[in-house]
Amino acid sequence: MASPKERAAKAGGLAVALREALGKRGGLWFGWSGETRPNAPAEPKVVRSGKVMYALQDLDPDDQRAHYAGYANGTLWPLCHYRLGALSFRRTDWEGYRRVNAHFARALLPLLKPDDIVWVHDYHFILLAAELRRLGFTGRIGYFHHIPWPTPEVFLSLPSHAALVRDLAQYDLVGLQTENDVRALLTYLSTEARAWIAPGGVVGLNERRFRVASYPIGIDADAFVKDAAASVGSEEEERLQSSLAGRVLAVGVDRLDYSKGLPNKFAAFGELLNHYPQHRSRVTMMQIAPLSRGEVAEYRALRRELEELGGAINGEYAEFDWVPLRYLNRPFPRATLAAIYRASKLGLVTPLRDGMNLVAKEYVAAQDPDDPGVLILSRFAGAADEMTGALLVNPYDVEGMAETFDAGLTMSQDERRERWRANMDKVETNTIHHWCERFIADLSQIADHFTEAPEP
Ligand code: GDG
Repeated sequence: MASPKERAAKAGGLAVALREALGKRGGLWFGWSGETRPNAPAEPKVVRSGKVMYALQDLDPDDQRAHYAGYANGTLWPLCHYRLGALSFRRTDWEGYRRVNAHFARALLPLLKPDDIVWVHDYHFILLAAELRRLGFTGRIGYFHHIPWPTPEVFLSLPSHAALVRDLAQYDLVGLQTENDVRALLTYLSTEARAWIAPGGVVGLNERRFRVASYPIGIDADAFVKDAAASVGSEEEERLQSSLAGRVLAVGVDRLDYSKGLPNKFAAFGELLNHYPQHRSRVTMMQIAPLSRGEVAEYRALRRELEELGGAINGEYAEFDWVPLRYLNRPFPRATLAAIYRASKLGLVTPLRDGMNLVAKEYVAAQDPDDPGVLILSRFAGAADEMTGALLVNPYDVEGMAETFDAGLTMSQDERRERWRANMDKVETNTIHHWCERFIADLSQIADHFTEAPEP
C-alpha cells in the first residue's frame, strides 16, 4: 500500500491543497485506508508526518460495497447528476451507508479535541456530522459537496431524502459549488423540510441552525502555468507535435463517467467531420478518459458504447496518414496533461452535469497568453458561471456542439485572447488555496453568522 503522503500526492489538486492547508496549521487527515477486512474494528492506523497526523480506517468488505458502489455511487451520484434512469436504491445499501458513516465517526471521535474544527468532503460522508453529534461532539463541523445539488423535484426521488437532510442539518456550514446549487437546497429546505431561511443562507431546522453557501472550487493555477510553460520545447511536446504533423489538436480529459457526456462529445466530433468537411484531415481530437468505478454496471456499459462510437468515427473518416480520434483509457502525469492542454486549440469540456469541472480551469491556465486556445464548455458545468469567456454549449444538442467546435476553430486571435483573459482572471483569483482558506475562515467564525441572522 502507498504511504498516505504518496496517496495524497497522486490524488491531484484537491488533496494536495488540503494537505498544504493542514501542513500549515497542523491537523488530522482522516479517511478510508483503501483496505477491506471482515469486521474491521473502528481503530484507524495512525502515522505522523510533520505537523499532520494521518489516520486511515479499514472497512468491512460488505459495508464497503453497500456504501461505495451501492448508496454513494449507485444512488447519490446519479441522483445529484440528474440521471434518474441510472439510479438504484436498495435499503441494504442505505443501511450500509449509515453503518460506514457511524463506523467512521466512532473511529474519528477519540482523535478529536473539543475545539477542533472538522471539514468533511463529499457525498460519501453526508451523515458523518450527525454520527459525531450522537457520540457527543459539539465542535464546528463543515461539509463540502463536490457534485451538484439537484432541484427539489429530482431530490425528492430519493426515498431517504428526509433522513439524509435531517442529518445534513447537523453540520454548521454546508458548502456547495454554485449559487444554483445553493438555491436548490434552500428551496427544498423551505418547501419540503419547513425550515426557515435568513439572509446569508442561515437555516433554522427544528433546534438546529446551520449555513448553506457557495464556494466554487479552483485549481493551483501557478502549477499549471509553470508546467505548461515548461513543456514548450520538451521532448514530450516535440513527440506530440511531430505526431500531429501540423494538424490542429482538440482535447478532452474526463474520468470515464456517464456524467461527463462523452458519447455526445464523440458524436459532435463526428458531426463536425460530417458537416464541415474542411476540417477533415486537419483536426485531431484526443480524448483522455481514465477508467473509473468499473464495479458499477453503468460504467462498463459506457465503456463499450464509447469503443463502438470511437471506432465508427475512425472507421468512417480516417485517412491512411490520419486518425481523427485518439482515445486513451489511462491517466497521464500532470505535466503531460499540461503539455497536451497547451498544444490544443480547443478544450472540449462538455459534461451533461458537473459540480464544477476542474479540467476547464486547468485548460485555461495552461494556454499561451499570446495565442490561446478556445474553451468549449457545457452550460451544465458549475464552471460555466465563472468561465464567461468560454463558448457555452448544450451537450444534448450534438449539431449545435459541432457548430460551436467549428466557431472555435475559426475564431480570430484577438477574440481568443480576449475570451481567454476573462477566464484566466477568474482562474488566477479564485485558486484552490483561496477556496480552502475561505471555507475554513467561514467555518471558524460560523457563530457570528448565527448571531447576525436572527430567526425571521
Ligand atoms: C469532482 C466533481 C468537481 C483527469 N485525468 C487525469 C487527471 N485528471 C484530473 C484532472 C482534474 C481531475 O482529475 C478531475 O476533476 P473534475 O473536476 O474534472 O471532475 P471529477 O473527478 O468528477 O471531480 C467535479 C471536482 O470534484 C472538484 O470539486 O469539479 O465537478 O465531479 O484535476 O486534471 N490527472 C492526471 N492524469 C490524468 O490522466 N494527472
